[in-house]
Amino acid sequence: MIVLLLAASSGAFAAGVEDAGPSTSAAKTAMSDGEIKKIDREAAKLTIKHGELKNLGMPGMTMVFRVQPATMIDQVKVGDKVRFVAEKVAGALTVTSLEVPK
Ligand SMILES: [Cu+2]
Repeated sequence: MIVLLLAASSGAFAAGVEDAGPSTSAAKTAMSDGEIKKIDREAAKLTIKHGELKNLGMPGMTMVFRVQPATMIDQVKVGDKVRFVAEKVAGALTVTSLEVPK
């Protein structure tokens, strides 16, 4: 809960500064492929080996994401192949949607 409150307030703070490009909203909902490499429940972070993230202009790599809401972490385990949406929230790359295809 504390994490969410902090993220919300700093997000509001940054909103006036950041310039959202014209194409970001269209690409926002596109899900990307990834594989869970490491789970840090306490910090609400996931290490994901991900494919290309078109909405962030990022090539495939293995990296750490914040997860919001943090409860989504309970859906996954190490080794899971997932589909997810990553966005920049308050300056931190954050998984905002996460699903494990059955
Ligand atoms: Cu990356």
